[in-house]
Amino acid sequence: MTSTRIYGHITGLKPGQLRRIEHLYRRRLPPERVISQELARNLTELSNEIKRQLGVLVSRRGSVVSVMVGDPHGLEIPPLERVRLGAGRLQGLRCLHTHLGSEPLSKDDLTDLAILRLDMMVAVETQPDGLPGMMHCAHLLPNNPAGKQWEVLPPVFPSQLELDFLKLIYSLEREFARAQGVRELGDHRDRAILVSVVKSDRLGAEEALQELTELARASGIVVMDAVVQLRQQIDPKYLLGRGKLRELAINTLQLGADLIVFDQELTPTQARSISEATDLKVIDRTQLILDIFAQRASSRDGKIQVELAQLKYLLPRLRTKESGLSRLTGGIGARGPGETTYEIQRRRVRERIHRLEQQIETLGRERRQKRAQRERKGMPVISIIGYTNAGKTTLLNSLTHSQAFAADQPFATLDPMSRRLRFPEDREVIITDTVGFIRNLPKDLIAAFWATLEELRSADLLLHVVDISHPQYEDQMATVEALLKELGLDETPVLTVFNKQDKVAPRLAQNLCRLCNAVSIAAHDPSTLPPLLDRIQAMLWNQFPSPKRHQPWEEPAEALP
Ligand SMILES: Nc1nc2c(ncn2[C@@H]2O[C@H](COP(=O)(O)OP(=O)(O)OP(=O)(O)O)[C@@H](O)[C@H]2O)c(=O)[nH]1
Ligand SMILES: [Mg+2]
Repeated sequence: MTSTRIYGHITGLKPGQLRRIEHLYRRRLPPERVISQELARNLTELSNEIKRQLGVLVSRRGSVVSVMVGDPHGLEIPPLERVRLGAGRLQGLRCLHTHLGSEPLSKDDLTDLAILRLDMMVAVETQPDGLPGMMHCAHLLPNNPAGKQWEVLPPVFPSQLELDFLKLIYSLEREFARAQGVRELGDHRDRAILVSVVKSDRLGAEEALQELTELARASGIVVMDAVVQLRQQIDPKYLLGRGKLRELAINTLQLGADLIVFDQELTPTQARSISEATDLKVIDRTQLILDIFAQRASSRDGKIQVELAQLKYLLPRLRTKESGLSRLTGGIGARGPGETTYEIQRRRVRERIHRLEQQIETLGRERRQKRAQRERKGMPVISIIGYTNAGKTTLLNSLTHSQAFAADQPFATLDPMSRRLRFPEDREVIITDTVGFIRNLPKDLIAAFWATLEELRSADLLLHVVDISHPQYEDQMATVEALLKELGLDETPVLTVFNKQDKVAPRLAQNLCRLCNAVSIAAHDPSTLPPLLDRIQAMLWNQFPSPKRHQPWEEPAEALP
């Protein structure tokens, strides 16, 4: 360490004092000692003279790497060089500083210990004569049954401390690393703690976290923990309060997590501040959904739309220096766009966005032509819509003998397909699947999928598939209805289809159907579908089905070009 800069409140100090403070950089400690009597005395004497707190950061080798001056009540640790800490590793620095009176470690001391993952936080009391008084030490704790986050050692005089510092730190690190060790070899999945910060409505937040957990799983993240934070006032910088951020930092260390996922949309600045304060990857729900979309999109359309949405999300977040950027743009498993220098990146992103928008425009034109052809043939269009995971694709598969990918996870479908469905009397319709809806669908995503959703405009009938076995099915229905309105589709006739009837009491399904003028089905079971088909016919052709009905799904389905 060649720098001899003194950080903090140095105004008003005399040149002689500054020189003596600067000399602290020359101090060396035996690596196995937390502090030496000489250094303690040096610190308290100077501190007593200037009536401000005084501190040093010491490396494991025992050299002083930073010297900082505080005010009478506190001390600020300068920004640390951001070396990405390995799994289960502490910072490799301890903070030794003075307190002017006889006071134990403060809240801020413990916050710094946690957030900066310091090896140890030490405060030495300054006696009126300038000699060192009691010394207070604290270190972080690995995951333990009592849920303790740190250990504060009994106060002693610096000369009395019998502790092998290196032995303690290395055994702590081994235990932290063991938390990571649960990970199987070759498992590179991110391990995350999910966080929701709300002013009230704890229940709503818990339910939202359930959904966030599903989203996280769908994107290949291992969820280690999920926490709701109630806050009267949302901290503009960190969203959470400092104290909670501290707990979170320790939690991630104890659980071996490397990612925090927020249910709330983070501003670029918030994401950056939290990431810098905790040295963890930080993403929000939007980014998570984008990530799932990026993994799932397989058609050309889908890929272009997802990339566009990702880049639009990224652009305002590129204002930072590259160091912070890498953690944000790296996203999950670094699936984001590659990294070059920051300026070039911004320009390229803008160019790429422009090109993608042009491509989408062209593709949209092609789609409109196709739709016009279809309309000329006079084929009615039915679109299956609904909350994600409601069973839309399963229904399409059952109706048309198709094998489109359906699975118990959000956003299984990203590239919806269309099929022909034949009714009696040689009537044919086109039936299309859609991307699932979700609450708080981020604006960028609506825009990205506008092209697909635009298809819905030509629908003659919307089948709104609802999973009635879901505890929040009413909220989900409301979300879908609100989105339809937002998309200007509230004029199109809608038939509500209560799905997964096999998972609820028959009476419930029947009552709900009567109440909502709906049909109930079990999408995977074709024998439950005739009433639905009858209703579709009635709505499309304004007639009741002919008595001599044959089963439409016995006809071979045809894929559309
Ligand atoms: N028990 C039961 N499960 C069903 C029923 N219909 C669908 N499922 C299951 O629900 C899950 C979701 O089905 P999908 O058809 O993928 O749902 P989706 O609405 O297309 O979902 P996304 O495309 O992901 O938005 C799958 O595991 C299906 O097997 C049903 O009637 N009963
Ligand atoms: Mg689907």
